Amino acid sequence: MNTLAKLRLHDLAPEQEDFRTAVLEGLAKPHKSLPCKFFYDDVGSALFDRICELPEYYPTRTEIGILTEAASEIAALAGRGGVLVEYGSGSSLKTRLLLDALAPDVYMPIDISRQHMLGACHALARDYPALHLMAVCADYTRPFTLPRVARGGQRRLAFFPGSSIGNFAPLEALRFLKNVAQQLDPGDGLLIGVDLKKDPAILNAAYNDAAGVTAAFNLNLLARCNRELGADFDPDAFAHRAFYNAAAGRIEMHLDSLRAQTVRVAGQRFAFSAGESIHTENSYKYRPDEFRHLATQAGFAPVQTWTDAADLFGVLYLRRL
Ligand code: AVI
Repeated sequence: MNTLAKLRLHDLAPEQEDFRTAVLEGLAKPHKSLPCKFFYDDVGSALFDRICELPEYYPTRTEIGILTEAASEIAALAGRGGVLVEYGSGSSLKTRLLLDALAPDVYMPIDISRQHMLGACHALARDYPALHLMAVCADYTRPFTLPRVARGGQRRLAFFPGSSIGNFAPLEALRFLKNVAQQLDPGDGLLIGVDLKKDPAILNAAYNDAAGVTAAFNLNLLARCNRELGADFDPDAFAHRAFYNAAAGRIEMHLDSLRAQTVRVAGQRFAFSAGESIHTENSYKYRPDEFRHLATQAGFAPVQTWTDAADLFGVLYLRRL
């Protein structure tokens, strides 16, 4: 049987934020900044995959360890069968861990990148021949309605791994969680990975790896401007800087200009003083009780929190009220 017959696409044709517009706006601000979502072109996505394997970058392997240990408890809470909804493309090992534990009738990934998501779905369709796949092309940072599926009843478990929630500012995180709550029905679950507050030395090491992969990931944003916008950034004239800002509870990533310089981007000139930075990413860290409070404000009841032995990372099961 052709397993791909079980794959359907629900295309909401999301508007893609234009890279050029975002770069020109971000560099014109008094404190220059660029949105972190633009890290993930092909080069940046490959660098991010390497980050996840780094000895200093504990989140990925720690979350996989928690999910592996908690899989049967998660299945007991969510129930087997039903619909597994993932915010993101589902190309990771974590998705397969849940597919194995929950044996859902339907897997519903949501991603703004149609091609990337369909590639991941084709691989899953081959490996899980009984699974029905409903790929939703949408911008999950904005409100939208999840399609109803005939199979699997309406019971759903939403999954948002990787502490991607940490790349939203707290108010945006609240807005995102409220959107998810609206998309679910009372009694449905949300399983979410959250990077925890900890010794800043561990956090600083995770974003300043010895092999320089995170630096290359950050600097790729300038190379991307050169490739796609005809900019003339000299990547050697900027340096990666990442540090834990304890007052804000977040890692900040910046690209620091190493000298006074002027850069041309899409025909416009931007002046940098020596030491001036472009703020490229925030990665918020939470205490488990802080995150449970946020989830409660969004309309969820915290049911279970799993952490690793060193309390580096948390996975929370929340029930939509
Ligand atoms: C995708 N996101 C959760 C990562 C993080 O840790 O905030 C992105 C990242 N930036 C640098 N290293 C990893």
